[in-house]
Amino acid sequence: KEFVEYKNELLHKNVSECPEIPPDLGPLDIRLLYNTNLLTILSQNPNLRPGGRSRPQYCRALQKIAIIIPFRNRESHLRTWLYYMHPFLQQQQADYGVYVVEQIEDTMFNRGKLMNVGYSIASKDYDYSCFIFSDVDIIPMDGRNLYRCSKNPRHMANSVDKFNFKLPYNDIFGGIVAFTKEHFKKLNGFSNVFWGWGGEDDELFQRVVAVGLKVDRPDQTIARSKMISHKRDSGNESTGKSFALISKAHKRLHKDGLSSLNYIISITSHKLYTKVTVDIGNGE
Ligand code: BGN
Repeated sequence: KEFVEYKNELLHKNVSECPEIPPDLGPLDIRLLYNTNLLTILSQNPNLRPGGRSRPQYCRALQKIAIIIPFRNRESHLRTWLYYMHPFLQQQQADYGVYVVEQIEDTMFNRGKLMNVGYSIASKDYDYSCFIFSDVDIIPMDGRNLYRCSKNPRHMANSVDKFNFKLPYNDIFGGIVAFTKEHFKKLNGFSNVFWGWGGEDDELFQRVVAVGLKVDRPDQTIARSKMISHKRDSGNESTGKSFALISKAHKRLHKDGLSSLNYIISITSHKLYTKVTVDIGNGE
């Protein structure tokens, strides 16, 4: 078996590069009420490899993409995400893996820290060059919205139905962002100190600016996306501390982030994704 895998790897190195723009992409019919189960999704994605991995068969992808999803108590959203996104990513000829990072119960949610954990676990798994940090409840409505990294850090949730397909404010950097490995390391990842709802993404934007990078955004027509509507999760209330934290973002840049990450995890390889279950503490 190992020999077969080794041979496949060698053969794959010799196939030609995939085109920059994959063929046959266009608008998609996304209906979020769709209720599906994992077996159906599996049967519709026969070519997935364990851990929710895939890569194009007949060409070599230009980027290796890890999708990191922070998660708690959103099973039905995750099913919807997997149902739409596996076919979407394969149609885009992506070489990718899906990492669902679940925070265990009883502590305030910490989206930024979960993203950092996802980054660090995915980096150990495969030679990913691009990291897409995505909420579980946003589904793109057009196949031409390429889930890829670009020259600059990229804010990809710039056209969400919840905000009438507009930016609610200019510097918004929430929902979905894409970073090359080099850029994410340069800004030391997300801050780990945002517990509860709001602000960790605004702080990330400040980090991008502080290290001298610019933000790209996709075309707003092509980037149209649907957000699954839901009530605010319990354990993810706003603490009211975000504003004060963000105003000192530059002071913490080098000491708070990937460089100060501590956690206890277990990793399980599911067929549709890699599940990272993590105890990240409670901020005390
Ligand atoms: C903002 C939140 C963002 C969130 C967007 C969109 C804060 C910081 C307050 C100082 N920012 O208000 O985190 O992505 O709304 O929902 O809460």
